[in-house]
Amino acid sequence: MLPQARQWLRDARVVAVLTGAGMSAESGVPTFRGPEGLWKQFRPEELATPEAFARDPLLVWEWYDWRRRTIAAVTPHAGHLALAALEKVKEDFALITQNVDGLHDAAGSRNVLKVHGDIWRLRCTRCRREWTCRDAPLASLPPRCDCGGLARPGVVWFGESLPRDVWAKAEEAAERCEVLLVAGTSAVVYPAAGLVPLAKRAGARVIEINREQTPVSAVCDASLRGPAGEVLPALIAEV
Ligand code: BJW
Ligand code: ZN
Repeated sequence: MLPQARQWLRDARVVAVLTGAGMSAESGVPTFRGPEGLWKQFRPEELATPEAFARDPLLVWEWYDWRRRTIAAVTPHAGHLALAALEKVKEDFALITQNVDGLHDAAGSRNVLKVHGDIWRLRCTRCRREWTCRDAPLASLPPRCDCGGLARPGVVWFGESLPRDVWAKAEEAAERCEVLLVAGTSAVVYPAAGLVPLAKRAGARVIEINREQTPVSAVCDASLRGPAGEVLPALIAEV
């Protein structure tokens, strides 16, 4: 299956990639689902919804500050580097990520579409100003804007819309690509998971890279079972 997938990738002029938390797992960033996932320990509705933030902004910020400290201490792995290298040799390439950790940027990827936002961005709930802050830990919790308003993490919580421009580009990329790589996502969160059947309907070859089967495995042309940090470098070698 790997040689066939490699051939599809080699032949493709237009490539898109969709990544999820499993992409960062080998760097040391916990996933959300699965036996060691964050949702085993924490309840999403208490931490990753606008209602949770309205109820207890300090609790939500403590969780995000802890995650920011974890992410600040890690680096991209060989799979992230392979995707950055793939972008350099493809004429048309888009990397769509559900991850907020910035590891694709750190690996040198350029065209990164962050459909669930960015943990390093803050947004004022009063004046809507947005800014980057990489302090980890943050100087004070909860952080505030210059206007005095409460800041929130620049991420997309359940029940919130995805950033309109970024999402439009992600849909275009999925519809346009000849090959879609789907790496390290459980494919249960929508609308991101819907990009896989969208690409398939538009005629793309879909190659999944995951340790386990997912709800989209059935629509994939190839399912490569293994860790992204090993499978992606093997897939992308000599492309
Ligand atoms: C490896 C590996 C290794 C491990 N190598 N692989 C009912 C039906 C359908 C939809 C809905 C519904 N009810 C509500 C909805 C909508 C909802 C949704 O999809 N819910 C479902 C969970 C049921 N979606 C939304 O609310 C979205 N917005 C929206 O729809 O707007 C319209 C709307 C408006 C108003 C009302 C309703 C709708 C927004 C979704 C936002 C998701 N946010 C989060 C948090 C981001 C911020 C943060 O990081 O804190 O995004 S939740 C979390 O899940 C995070 C992730 O990006 C996302 C996806 O998870 P991901 O990346 O797939 O990770 P895991 O952990 O699930 O999977 C890891 C995978 O890796 C596994 O498969 C492993 O096997 C694999 N793996 N190690 C390769 N080394
Ligand atoms: Zn403000």
